[in-house]
Amino acid sequence: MGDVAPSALRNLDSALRAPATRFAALRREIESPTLSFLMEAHDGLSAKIVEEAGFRGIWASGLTMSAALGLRDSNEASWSQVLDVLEYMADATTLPILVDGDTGHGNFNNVRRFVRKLCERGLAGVCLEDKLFPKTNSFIGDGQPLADIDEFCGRIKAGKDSQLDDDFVLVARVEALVSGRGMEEALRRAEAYHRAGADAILIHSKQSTADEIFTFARHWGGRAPLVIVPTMYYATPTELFREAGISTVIWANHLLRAAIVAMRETAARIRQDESLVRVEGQVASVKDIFRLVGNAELEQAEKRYLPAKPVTGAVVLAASGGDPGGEGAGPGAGRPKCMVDIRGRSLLATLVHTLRESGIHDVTVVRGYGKEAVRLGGVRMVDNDRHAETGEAWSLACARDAIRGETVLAYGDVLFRRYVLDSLLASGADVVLAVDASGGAARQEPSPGPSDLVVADRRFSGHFLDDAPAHLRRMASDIPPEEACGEWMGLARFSARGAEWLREEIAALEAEGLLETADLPLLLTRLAARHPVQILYFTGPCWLDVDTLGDLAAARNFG
Ligand code: SPV
Ligand code: MG
Repeated sequence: MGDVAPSALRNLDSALRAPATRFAALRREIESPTLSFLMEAHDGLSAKIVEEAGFRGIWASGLTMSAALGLRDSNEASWSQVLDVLEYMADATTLPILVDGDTGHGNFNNVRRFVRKLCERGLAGVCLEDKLFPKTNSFIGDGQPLADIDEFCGRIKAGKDSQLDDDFVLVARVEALVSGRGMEEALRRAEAYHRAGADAILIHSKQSTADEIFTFARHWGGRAPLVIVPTMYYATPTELFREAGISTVIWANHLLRAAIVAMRETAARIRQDESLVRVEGQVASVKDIFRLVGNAELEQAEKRYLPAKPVTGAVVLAASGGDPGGEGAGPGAGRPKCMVDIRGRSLLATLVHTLRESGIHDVTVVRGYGKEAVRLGGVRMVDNDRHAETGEAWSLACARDAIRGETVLAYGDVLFRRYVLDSLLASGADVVLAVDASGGAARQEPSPGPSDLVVADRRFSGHFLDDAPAHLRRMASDIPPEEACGEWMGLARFSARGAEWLREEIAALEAEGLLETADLPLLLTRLAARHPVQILYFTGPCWLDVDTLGDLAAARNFG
């Protein structure tokens, strides 16, 4: 070794550490002179947990895969159902998996097909036991019948001849000790199976000490790798397995057994307490589940593959007015109107919550009257310091930088049901207004302030099949009631193009010297003269304009 270059050694080392395939990885574990360990898993999640724990290989246990399906270890699950479970496990990890193939699910012919299908799904090896289909778990009863040696050798040969990868591992499991046939029979069978082409021998025992395993190993003399399952002789120090020259130890069923205890305790506690309080700290977090199943990767993939969603912003006009419920009630008194309390949170917070529920997180609030009191986390505040002598169009102009891309515009003193907003967002129109065709149904008393009344090219018909769009002609507060088609709710949506039109209209008002005094009805009426401004009619108590004490009482019942 002295003349081998260190880099060559490093290459050799990394080649050994990173086998090209899972087949090769399992072969390396089985054939390496050091003791290897395979940890039981029975589904995709437990397979991930085995990998996370640092094991280098998985034992797909027949007992635990069946039990996890609520079935007995008696071939009650068909082989293709087992294959489905195995596929989830293989998909969930990068580890090589040694499959408990029971008896091979029939004769040599079933073994052929089973092995081919395992290889196709990336399962790295199979263990076949020398019993008869349908099998019974080795720890049930005594003296279970064994397969004829020659017939079983035929199954082994058929399996090896059917493997699709040269490194696929076939382990032949000798049940002679378990079924009381003695050491000689065990050795005779092991030898025959080895000659038939088995890559390793699993010598099984149900004694509580490893004595017969060590005797077998001594006589076997390392003619092929030995695999053991110390479920019953669990107290044997692992070091003794090393000394005996065992190749691989299978920890056969302990994750399912651990899960059973944990699930039982948790179920009993929740049943008893009728509460989750005592279990919350004891169970894996939901976040942990997300992490285990790789949600982070999905998020990355969404960024790569989904079309980027344009961000919808909102501008909330909250510059004018005072708390209708404040001292000396009436607009101009007390707190800014948008900060009145609605069931423990401000009107503005309630409005922004509705926006966020509909996916709008980029919110700009224009404040003015009592601006120090207008506070809300996660929104951008813009000030109209001339609120006393300017109108709504001026306030909107203060936020004109925020009118980019799809934009929702809302008065800061309205509440509306989410479906109203969602309907506007779903509309294909460039500009669309929410209009109450029933005349402010949620209002408790006539509004003291002006209503934004709407004249459209079509009235609300109420007819189920009538879905032709209506368009704004005019909006003002002095429209005669018989002429008005409804009241604007103070909620509008602009597409990216509509937002551009809105900015142009603001600029036009500014150029004409009208921006200081214009209100939104004027702005929207002018917009409608140049571009289609669609109207969506709503009826029923789906919104509220908080102008009066009566409105405030209604707002507290809203929702
Ligand atoms: C299994 O885990 O399904 C086994 C090992 O076959 S044993 O239960 O010990 O038979
Ligand atoms: Mg089994």
